[in-house]
Amino acid sequence: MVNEAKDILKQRLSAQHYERLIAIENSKLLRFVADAVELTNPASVYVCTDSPEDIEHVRELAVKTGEEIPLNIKGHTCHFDGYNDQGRDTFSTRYLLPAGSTLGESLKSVEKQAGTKEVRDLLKNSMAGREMLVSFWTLGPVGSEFAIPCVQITDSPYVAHSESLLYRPGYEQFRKIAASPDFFRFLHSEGELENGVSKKYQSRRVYIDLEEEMVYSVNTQYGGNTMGLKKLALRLAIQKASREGWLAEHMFVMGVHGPNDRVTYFTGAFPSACGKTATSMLRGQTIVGDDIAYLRKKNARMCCVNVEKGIFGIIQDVNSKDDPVIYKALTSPMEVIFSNVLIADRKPFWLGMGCDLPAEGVNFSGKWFKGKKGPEGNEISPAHKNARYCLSIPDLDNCDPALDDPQGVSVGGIVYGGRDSDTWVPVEQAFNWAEGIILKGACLESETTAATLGKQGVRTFNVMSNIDFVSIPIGRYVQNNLDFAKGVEKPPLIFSVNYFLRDKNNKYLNGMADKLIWILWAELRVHNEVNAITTPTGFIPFYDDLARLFNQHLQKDYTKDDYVRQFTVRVPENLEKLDRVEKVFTYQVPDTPEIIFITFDIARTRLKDAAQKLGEYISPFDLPGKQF
Ligand code: SPV
Ligand code: MN
Repeated sequence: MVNEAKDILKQRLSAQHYERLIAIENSKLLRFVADAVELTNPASVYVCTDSPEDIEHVRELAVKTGEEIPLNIKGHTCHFDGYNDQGRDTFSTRYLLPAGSTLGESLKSVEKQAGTKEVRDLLKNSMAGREMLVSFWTLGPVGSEFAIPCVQITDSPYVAHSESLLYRPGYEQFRKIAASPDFFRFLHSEGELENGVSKKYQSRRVYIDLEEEMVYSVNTQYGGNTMGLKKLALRLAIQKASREGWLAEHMFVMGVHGPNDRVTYFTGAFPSACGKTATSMLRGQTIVGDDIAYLRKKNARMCCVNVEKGIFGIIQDVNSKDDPVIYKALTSPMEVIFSNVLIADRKPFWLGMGCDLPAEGVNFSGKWFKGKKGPEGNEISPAHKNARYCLSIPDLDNCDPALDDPQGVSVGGIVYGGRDSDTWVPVEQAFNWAEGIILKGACLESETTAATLGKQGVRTFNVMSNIDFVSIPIGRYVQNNLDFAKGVEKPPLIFSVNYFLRDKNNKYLNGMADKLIWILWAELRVHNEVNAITTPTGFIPFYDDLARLFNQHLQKDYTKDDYVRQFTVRVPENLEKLDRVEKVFTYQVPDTPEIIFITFDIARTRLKDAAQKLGEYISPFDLPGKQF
């Protein structure tokens, strides 16, 4: 078998690129590449090592093929995805499962044999006339216990270029693992192109083979569907983690800077487009990662790493006032790939950037002018709501020094937050680990956003903000999280945050900058430096502590009125939320651990008892010190 693969590769690759593959001495890898070459039939194959010359080749190819357009600032380029290819396609992303097996109703799958045939048929000759790029990356710090080597095959230099900004190099790592079969494989082709974008988007498929730890992706270009190491690898990693006793989470990792230069590391899980990157980039703090974390237990501590080393972030609302670090990066000479923004005069423009946008230019719909209508008759926005930027974290001023620490960082606190207009208070600490996992993480709901294709603003269940990526039965996934504190000396404190609370007139109850205060308060809680009020749903801040933090860090007077409006315990909404989430677990998660239902009952009783004594809407001033 391996000799057959070698023969194919020898015929199809130049001697130089053949040697690069052979040097790894891994038969599974050789078979994978040979099969992909035979199937997709590229005009040439370029095997990338970790050398700067190879990354330069990819960069140049992206410009030469027109997949990226150079902009007016050195290092900046722009890429466009097709009009109908602007977000993750959760409908066509499916697990390939053997006949008769299921991961539970809510995880979409397709019968493995039929699905594999379907996607391979779509990949047949899909790279004809184009160059195949084979590149190697590592998830997690290179050589660490967390690290997973990955190989990405793609005919999109934009995808390979983005990965060079987002992931640590892997070619030398592959040479070290030699014959080991333990790596992830990704095969992507953008398929036939029309005006530079995938023409057959209706045959877009992202099929995940959990047994083989490999993913096929075809007829799409959008990063979340194509960059294997991002959400495709997360799905593989969740299953691997469940097998091996660690966690793979949709989480940022950041250093929160407390008093006296103390740094406490936090992770935070938020559904896409709900403030995850903005939190990890908060002023005065340092970023380890903004999207995906692996957590392991080491010496009775919970440690975590950023799987990535770059950011593929939403650009909407990035401006010099709210996101000064990112804004500076996006306006300075360094390597940045913009996607689906508006281009005019070789400059990128996006929604919420803090200036007027030009009336014409080029965007994801082609030539654009104000008032241009889309096929559905709606006005086309100048830049897409899910337009993004891609850059490397070490290029940022606020890069945390522990980014590449092979030991990871020790986690002090975890925050869970969704898009919630009427229920949760802005910040609240769970009573303990199990309640945090169940009543905060597993109860996360969010209104859908432009990060995924489909209708926006629909409130949906989103366990740990990971619902799109969970690749094991959901009950088991929650149980793994519950069990993860076992043997940990001081489990991280768990918090919920809510940046999206609104009043009756639909007006946000908080400013964009307030999230800094919630995280600084949480940091003080980790070190027992502030007291808290016990409410039926968890511990919330005292007014005086918040007033001091607002004054000190935002130079803002925080009024008692604001505090009451924001931190009132909303009993009916909390009860409704428990009912909604319980329904999901009852009807859609057959393996729900009993502890979840027990905890829901306890939470419900606490809320009802409190309402009986204090009313349905309880001001925090009525609560100090009270225990329920
Ligand atoms: C998300 O949607 O959660 C992202 C971007 O982080 S994507 O690469 O599309 O997954
Ligand atoms: Mn994400």
